[in-house]
Amino acid sequence: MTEDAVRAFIGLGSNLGDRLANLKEAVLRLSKTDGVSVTRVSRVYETSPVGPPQPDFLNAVAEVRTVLSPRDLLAASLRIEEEMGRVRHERWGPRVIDLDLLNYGRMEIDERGLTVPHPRMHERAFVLVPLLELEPDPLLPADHPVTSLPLGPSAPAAVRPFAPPIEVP
Ligand code: A4P
Ligand code: MG
Repeated sequence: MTEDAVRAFIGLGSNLGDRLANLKEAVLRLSKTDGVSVTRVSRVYETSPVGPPQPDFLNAVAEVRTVLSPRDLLAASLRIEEEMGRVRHERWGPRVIDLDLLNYGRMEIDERGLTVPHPRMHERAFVLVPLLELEPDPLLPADHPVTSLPLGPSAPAAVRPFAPPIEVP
């Protein structure tokens, strides 16, 4: 990986099948992607579903260094979702694996099919709790100060430590 690799964060979620194995498989596939190296992974949390009723998720966040563009990193993530057999049904519905690009350096992007920072990350304790383990000051969507983060008394019940950090492959 060259000196000008960018540090990015990818949110991982699974609530179908062997959820922990799915997260590990996604991390492995990310690490095998040309131009991407996984540097750290957060703890794994079990989280109550946000959106329609469905099984609890496991969520984690991976830190990567990459020479891929934001587009290419997103495309690689979507390819991993497809290869792992994710079938899209309803929005926010259950899934074998979901990979969301949360931050790409400190870059702000708002294009068709690609918005970074991820536009809903600041509302979601299942993203923020693992992300804050790896980065104390993540870039949030514009105009959202840290004081707005949903990490008050209700967050701990919805986001529960489940497994230690996934080993970097
Ligand atoms: N897209 C644009 N920007 C991005 C980005 N930064 N990262 C586009 C990823 N994708 C991005 O995503 C739809 C399209 O968004 C992609 O094709 C890409 O071009 P999707 O993954 O197909 O759709 P989705 O995931 O069903 O919808 P959405 O709105 O992305 O849902 P989220 O935000 O991913 O939420 N509850 C718990 N506890 N834990 C979870 O992980 N996840 C969701 C899904 C709902 N509830 C959850 C969890
Ligand atoms: Mg998604």
